[in-house]
Amino acid sequence: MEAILDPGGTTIAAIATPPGMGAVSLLRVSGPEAIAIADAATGGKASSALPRTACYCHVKDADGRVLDDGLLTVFRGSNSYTGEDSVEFTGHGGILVTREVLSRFLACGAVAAGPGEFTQRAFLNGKLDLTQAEGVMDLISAQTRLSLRAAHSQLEGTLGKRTTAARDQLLETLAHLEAWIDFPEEDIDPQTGVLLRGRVAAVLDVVESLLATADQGRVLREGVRTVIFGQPNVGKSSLLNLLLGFDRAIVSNLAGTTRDTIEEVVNLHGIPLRLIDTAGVREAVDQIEIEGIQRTVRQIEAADILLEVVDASQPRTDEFILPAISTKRLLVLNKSDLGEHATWESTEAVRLSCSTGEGLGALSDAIRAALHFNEADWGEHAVAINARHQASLQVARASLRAALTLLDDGAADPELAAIDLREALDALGEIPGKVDTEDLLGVIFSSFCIGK
Ligand SMILES: Nc1nc2c(ncn2[C@@H]2O[C@H](COP(=O)(O)OP(=O)(O)OP(=O)(O)O)[C@@H](O)[C@H]2O)c(=O)[nH]1
Ligand SMILES: [Mg+2]
Repeated sequence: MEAILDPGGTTIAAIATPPGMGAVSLLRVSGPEAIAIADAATGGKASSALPRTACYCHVKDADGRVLDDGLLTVFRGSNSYTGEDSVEFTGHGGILVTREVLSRFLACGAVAAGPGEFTQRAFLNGKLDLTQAEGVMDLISAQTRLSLRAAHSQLEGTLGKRTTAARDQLLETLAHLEAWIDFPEEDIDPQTGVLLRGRVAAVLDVVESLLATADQGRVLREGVRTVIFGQPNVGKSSLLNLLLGFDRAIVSNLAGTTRDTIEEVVNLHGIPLRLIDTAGVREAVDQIEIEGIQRTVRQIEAADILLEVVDASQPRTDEFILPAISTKRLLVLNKSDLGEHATWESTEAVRLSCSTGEGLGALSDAIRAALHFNEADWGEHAVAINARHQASLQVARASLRAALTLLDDGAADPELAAIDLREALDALGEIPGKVDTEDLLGVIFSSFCIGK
């Protein structure tokens, strides 16, 4: 559903808790009529309630029959999540009762909220910047402790503050440059050019350092694409099951058991790993296996890290399956419980037995080391940019580099450098949402849940 871009007009309502049965459910209402609508549904309880203090009430239908009882909390004006009058009702968490309560609020004048509409209103009312709004979504979907910490940092505004500071610095620089262009005779200080250049370079440094976090940001949100591949029957599916801690994939002593790719996320000491078990690569015997092997090849191409599994009890063949590729690759000598064939003796690899679990700790250390993923790097104020931030930062970087080249060229028209700086300014402004970003808002908030 398209989220509404005009806050203030309507009063929206939604159930903020997940659908299903639970101890409680939360109904959220926000907008100019929130208190009046809650009054109509609760027999006047909302307007007499102390702000931000829960009070007991009944929600009644049009004939005065009780639909549910629970706690009502009123937030007035800017003292709310959305920055406008809001009411929350915490009632019983049954599927039908929750639906009836929502219907009652809708009948009293509220309209059903679209995905992310509460957070969108918070943004439009200046309670959050765009990076913080995205942080809300990251926090809800975080699957590991590190993802959660990065989301918290974003929600606190770390990224928004850093980009806003860089943008402010650029704005000041642009103002100087424009003054210099307009009144060249007033300020002929040869230092001016050097000073401006230094400031632009400093902003470029900030942009570069934020861009350097892009990979970590993607990994924290989506997981490290970890593709398990190798010849048939070497224990790939056994490795998936071992890392997952339960029997997800079928394991058998028949070669060619796994036909399709199987994807599951595991938490490896805070790092989300998106594990992908694949069909063993060999001369395929039938059409389904050919398709399975083609899928394996596609997964290998998109991998962040490859776990190449071999059977340690069999002689080493020097024809490893893959040609040299740049993706990080770890060799796993599985079935080490069966004894290692002498030909593997000097091979650098992780020795593992999926049957006994021996070597799992070493494999987990090797994966962490290969990813250069050190928890200590993730301080309290870590920044993990997303694809949207990355795209804006790339535009800013290109414009800042172009401006620097022009500033270095004594013969170039400084007006051209000013155009580049303005472009960089807009690109940086898009990150916290400081420029007109209407199209963007629809895209960002439509990925939220209803009620958030
Ligand atoms: N002794 C021993 N057997 C293992 C070990 N790991 C897997 N196996 C056995 O090896 C056989 C093949 O295991 P799978 O996990 O199905 O192998 P796979 O690589 O997924 O095979 P395909 O899906 O056919 O490509 C099964 O009989 C497993 O029980 C191990 O560490 N030690
Ligand atoms: Mg398998």
